[in-house]
Amino acid sequence: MALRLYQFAISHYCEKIRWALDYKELSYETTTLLPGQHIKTVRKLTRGAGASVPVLEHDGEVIQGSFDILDYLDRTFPDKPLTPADEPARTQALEWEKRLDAEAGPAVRCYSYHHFLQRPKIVVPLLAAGTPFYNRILLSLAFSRVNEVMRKWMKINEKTAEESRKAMEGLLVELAEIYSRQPFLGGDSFSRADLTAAALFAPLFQPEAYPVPWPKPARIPKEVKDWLTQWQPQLQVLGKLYSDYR
Ligand SMILES: N[C@@H](CCC(=O)N[C@@H](CS)C(=O)NCC(=O)O)C(=O)O
Repeated sequence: MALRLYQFAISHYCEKIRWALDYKELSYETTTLLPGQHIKTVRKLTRGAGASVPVLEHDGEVIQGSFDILDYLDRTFPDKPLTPADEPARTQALEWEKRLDAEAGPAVRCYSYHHFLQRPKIVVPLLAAGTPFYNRILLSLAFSRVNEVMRKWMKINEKTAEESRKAMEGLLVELAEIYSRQPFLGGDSFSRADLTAAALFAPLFQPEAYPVPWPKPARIPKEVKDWLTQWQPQLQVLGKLYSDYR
């Protein structure tokens, strides 16, 4: 049976899996869901285990969560491995990935949504990307409720956005310092740790391969644009990994 990825186009955790599948040159199909409407589909797939994407379906197996999906892909399709075989590189890569999943993913998401939810014309096309065109209209009409639910659901507010900004800055300094000394986070080849760092920060350097309509620079809120300009050197390090290995 074909590989099928259940995803949101905008989700940077889903970008980890799109990248891994492409990196391994596996052919796959996607089912792109609309945030909110995804819950029913995903709960049915995972038999109530949880509603988050990414979820991968393959040969009767259903795997949820980007870390477990990467494990599954390396186990099932060992060519072009993303998990280092030897220690200490293996532990280093897995620990980095877990930390980035827990810290970078939520921080990038909270900071970005806090600012972009104030701009429905930017955020609606990002949320509805890859789904039928009428979902844009649906989300636009229901936008005040969407804004309210997303903020509540992901605890997004002024205070958490500031905490997220600081968390991103700490990680960007640390990552740029490590990449100035060595090419990869674990061992001497590209691994799932590097993929995770670049995929989870990708919404901040907005690569073309990422399947959403990024806002034109002129439409990005000034506060975010100034922050991106200030952190450009550190983001560029991750942008280079993305363009070299994606
Ligand atoms: N740790 C999970 C995080 C996944 C996650 O947070 N997914 C978000 C999209 S970025 C989601 O599906 N949110 C909707 C929900 O949880 O119902 C992973 O690595 O897959």
